[in-house]
Amino acid sequence: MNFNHSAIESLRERSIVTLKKNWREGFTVPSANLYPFQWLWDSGFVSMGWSLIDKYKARLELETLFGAQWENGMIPHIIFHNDSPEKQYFPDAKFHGSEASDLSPKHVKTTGMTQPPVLGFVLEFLFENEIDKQKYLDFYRSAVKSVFRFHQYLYQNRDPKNEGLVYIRHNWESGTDNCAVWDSVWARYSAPTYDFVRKDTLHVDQSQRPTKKDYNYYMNLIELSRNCGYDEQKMYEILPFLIQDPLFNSILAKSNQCLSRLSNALDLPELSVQFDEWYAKTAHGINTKLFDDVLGQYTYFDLKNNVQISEPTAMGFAPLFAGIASEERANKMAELILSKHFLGENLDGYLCPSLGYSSSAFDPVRYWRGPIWPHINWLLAIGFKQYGFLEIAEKLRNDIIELSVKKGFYEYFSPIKSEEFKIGYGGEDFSWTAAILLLIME
Ligand code: 2M8
Repeated sequence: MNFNHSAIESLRERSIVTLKKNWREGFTVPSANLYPFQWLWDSGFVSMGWSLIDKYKARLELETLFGAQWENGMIPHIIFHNDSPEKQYFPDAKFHGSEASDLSPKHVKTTGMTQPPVLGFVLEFLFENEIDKQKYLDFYRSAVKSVFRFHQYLYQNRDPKNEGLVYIRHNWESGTDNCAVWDSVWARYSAPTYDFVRKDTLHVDQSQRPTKKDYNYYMNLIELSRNCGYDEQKMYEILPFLIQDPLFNSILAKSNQCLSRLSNALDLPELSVQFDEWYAKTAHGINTKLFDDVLGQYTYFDLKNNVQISEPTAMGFAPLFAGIASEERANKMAELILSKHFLGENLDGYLCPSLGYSSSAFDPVRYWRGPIWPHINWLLAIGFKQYGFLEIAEKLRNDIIELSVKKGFYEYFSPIKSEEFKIGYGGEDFSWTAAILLLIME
């Protein structure tokens, strides 16, 4: 599909309208009805989008996020800025019960978990796009220090074997909620059946969301964590879900690398040294522990059960984004993404399905089990481009533009090109879809 100047212009306009519509007082909701609060990694991507059209809002978005940082340095995954939309979303602030920990903020409720640490590369992007850098040095110095505390929290509390790989302790921390990789974790135990009313399925058809059974596991992990008072050591000892995730760790590595450069630019050399050390350590951990030679990409490690879990996923390409894969591994991954595992039997699909077609759990419309996600395409495009795979990068970028033009600003899209899947899926007028379009049309 060719995109002429006026098509690109109208897409840009629509992106701006979408971001403005989803702006609240000091932050952006991912989607007005489905997700009415502030989410960590959504805010990161959205802030980069804002920085191209309204730099004040870009900074404020992050400032609001830092305002909810826990005393131990953790930046929480959801910040429940107000009570009323709780009727729209479950599990609500009460169920998460952040007040169970003395370390949580007193002025606002949050969840007791985090999300992929995107803020490092986000801050560097914002800083590079500032017109008057001198004017905002204080903001950036303070922001870098906040993210430094966040990464320090991750390395001190989530890397028990000192491998440079931090673990996630809830599937929502991955950002890829119902990823098929967790199925093997759930298969090892049964979660209690909770009596609750889901709100997500009021807004989006059940067939595009995680199952009710899955939700019991999600709730159970929250309940167990809350009962530990969100004490990291206690959670480490009892939680059945401790995963070293290639996307989370690659994002952490990339952020460290960006923050090292940014700290130097801000005259904070001692922080830069630490960010460099963390980058090297995590790159080493990812390369020594997470690559699966048979699959031809990076994969997951279940720390609780001491076993590697291999599924073909979009997330398994993420180490390219952080520049930590060797040329040889990058070649293998380029071969894999262009194979029937990711393009489908006729090699004619859109890239990049969150789960490969060859997985038995593949489902083109069910959330993180097959659909394409705009922000994942954005980071994979950067990754493949860095290694010289320009055509793959172009396709990742163009497919998102084509899907948004044809189907709208949806949360996710089916990778299969056919009449059967002619609509977009999940939430509509989605903030990071708008932000990513602004970034890739730059
Ligand atoms: C989705 O996750 C939330 C829970 O965090 C949900 O389904 O209720 C995920 O796609 C996550 O990555 C994203 O940050 C969030 C808001 O867009 O929605």
